[in-house]
Amino acid sequence: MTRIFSGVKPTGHLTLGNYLGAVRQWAEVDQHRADALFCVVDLHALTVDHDPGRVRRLSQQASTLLLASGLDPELCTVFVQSHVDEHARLSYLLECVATDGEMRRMIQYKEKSVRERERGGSVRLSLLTYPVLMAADILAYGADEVPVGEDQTQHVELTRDLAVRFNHRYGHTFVVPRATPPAVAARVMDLQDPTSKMGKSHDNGAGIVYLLDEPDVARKKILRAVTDSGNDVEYDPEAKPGVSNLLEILAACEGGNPQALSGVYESYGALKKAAAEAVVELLKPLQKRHKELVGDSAYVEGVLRRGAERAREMAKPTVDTAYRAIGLLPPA
Ligand code: AQP
Repeated sequence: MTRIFSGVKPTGHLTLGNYLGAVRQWAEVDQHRADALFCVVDLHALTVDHDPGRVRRLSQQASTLLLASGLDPELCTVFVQSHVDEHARLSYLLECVATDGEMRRMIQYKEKSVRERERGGSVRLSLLTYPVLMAADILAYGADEVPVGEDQTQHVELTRDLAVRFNHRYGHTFVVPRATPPAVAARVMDLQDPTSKMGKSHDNGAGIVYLLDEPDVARKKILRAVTDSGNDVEYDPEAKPGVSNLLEILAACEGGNPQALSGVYESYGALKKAAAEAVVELLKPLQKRHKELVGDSAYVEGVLRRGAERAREMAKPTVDTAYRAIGLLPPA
């Protein structure tokens, strides 16, 4: 059976980009067709300046939101990365096959290190090595597929390179995975700056729809989205990034495709209204379920505990094999 692994970082409140680009596909498609693991990758949240209490709260919230989004622990494994030691164990071995040049070529590293310096902070070594930890997340489980938004495809490419290199040098150990981004909304853009990605850790809250935004708040953000010059409502991401982003969001909510919506709306205003209502309707059931689960934290804790146990059982044999293959003496 196909094995799938994917995750979400507790670096901020989950966004519409996370949902349309990743989580919805996990819930609606992936968990039904494969042996799937979904993880709150909390170790990744430590790669930039962080507040420990906030990371814990966001990890709890992200776990609850994954379940509220429809992940069913009877169908898939939901867990928190730091509850399973195998991720960190394997990450070190992969650091021994990766090169610093490869790490420095990662687009996210370049962008985020600039952001950290602009904020007056220093750049943590873990920000540089984070793609290796992500590779360990994936390879530990022998995942065939990694459903992620487009922003993560370069990291999955690196994961493939590391797996192939390790297998070649030390004997076949890892499955070589591939990224499987969604057909629509693989890259939802910021509503106030449609040339950059809607990211949960970005500073501009006005351009980001959070999954837990009240309906009126979400509606207003979309109605105030930056649009482009001209009046025609056409899908053209190069010339009309703002309008195209709204078409993309609307199409993703309706399960259609954005090109087919070109010319359907008479004005930018009409498009914004339609997109705002579609998003509000999309989020309603998720928010209702989230409220219920917040009142049942014992259930969420139980899911995460069982998830971690299952994940550990799956990861340990592969990580142990990698330890032996690379030349480490097994404990007596
Ligand atoms: N805007 C997006 N459009 C489509 N997919 C997206 N994803 C994230 N943003 C978008 C996908 O959601 C999954 C989890 O993402 P993440 O937690 O790794 O990244 P993030 O929300 O982008 O968080 P940050 O902290 O704000 O990260 P940076 O600073 O890296 O942007 C992934 O599958 C991702 O592709």
